[in-house]
Amino acid sequence: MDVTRATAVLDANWLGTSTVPSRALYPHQWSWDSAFIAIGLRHRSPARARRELVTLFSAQWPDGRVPHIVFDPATPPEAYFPGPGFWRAGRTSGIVQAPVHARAVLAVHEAEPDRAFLAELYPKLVAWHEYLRGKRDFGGHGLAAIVHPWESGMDNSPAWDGPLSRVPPAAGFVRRDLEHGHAADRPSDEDYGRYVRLAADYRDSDYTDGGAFVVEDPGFNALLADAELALAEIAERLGLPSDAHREAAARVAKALQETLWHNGFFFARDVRTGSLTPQYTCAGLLPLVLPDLAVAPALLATATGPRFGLGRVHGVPSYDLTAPDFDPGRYWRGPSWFNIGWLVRQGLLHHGEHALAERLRTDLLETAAATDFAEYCDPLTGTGHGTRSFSWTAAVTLDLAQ
Ligand code: 9YW
Repeated sequence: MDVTRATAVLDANWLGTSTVPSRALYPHQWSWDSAFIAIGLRHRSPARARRELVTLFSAQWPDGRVPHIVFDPATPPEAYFPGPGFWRAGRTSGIVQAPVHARAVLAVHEAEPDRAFLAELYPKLVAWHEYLRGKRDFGGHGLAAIVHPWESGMDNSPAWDGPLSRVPPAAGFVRRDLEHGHAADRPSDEDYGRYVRLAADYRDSDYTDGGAFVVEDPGFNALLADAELALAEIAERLGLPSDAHREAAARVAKALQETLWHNGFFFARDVRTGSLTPQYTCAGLLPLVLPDLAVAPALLATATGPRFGLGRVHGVPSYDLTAPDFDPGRYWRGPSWFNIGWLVRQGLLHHGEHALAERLRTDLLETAAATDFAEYCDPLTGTGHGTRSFSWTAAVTLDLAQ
């Protein structure tokens, strides 16, 4: 029943060669959304899941980057801001999102083995990871830095408040997102102005230099290390050498632990000041996806403690429940997101926390269905927030219902 409804959400959001995250709010193809969508879709239509990822990688840049948005030419430009006219990069945006794609490609292949698909995507994934490990190592520690909050996928995370405070907000643009979402559930106008300024500065540097915002995010880098492990498995399925991918994964994981681990948690690092940002956010839990994580017991203790309340709340809160500015309804400043719940559940399984993983799985399925596949939910009450019929919430349902 829930599987039927979840499938209907993905069918309704399918454009013919890719899936929009949400018809009204996000009417184009988004990079990490497509990876989660493919992970769910593979159970209903492996062919569509493959197409989703092939379409995304058809927009890959010559330097290896996979853009965070691929614009749908049939959607009017005024439907989303900042649109193609802002980015001046053809049919894509110029920033990136977290590299969950190798994991998705492998998962899709496992649902229905297809050697041609793997062979087509493998070199593209190699170029993508090389771009991140090479051109994005602004800090020189072996970590990929993000140059915009949107690249983290956690736009208004409290961890960005410090670095963002150096960015003067832009003015003179119209927020299209507020036409489809409640202002109280979305980033503030001031934050939005800063996002626009940063994106314009990066565009004006021809998408090369980091500007005022250059940050090493533990979530992004944990997913990069995990993606290299997935790429090693893809290489093995293709009969190719995989050692280089395993070594790359180990290097990123080591840098993560040496640079971002502090007092039982992973924090983001502001590359411009060299200091860790002090906020406990769900990005700091994502290193749990790595099977070889020496600090996993301490990190699990933080996850199940009062800050995240894992097992006692709905999903995985995006922000510290004990922080004075925790806000259960506002985007990445408190609510639980279903893709993060899915990732943390994978991590719990890797680290032997089977009962907790099962509790999280059941809760994610129930909350997704009860909220009509909401974009995010209040961790304390399970109330849905943001848009509904959200693609990755439906996709996560399809995968967890297996
Ligand atoms: C934006 C599409 C994207 C997600 C992000 C989420 C939000 C807003 O929506 O970003 O305009 O890019 O924060 O994680 O990929 O669903």
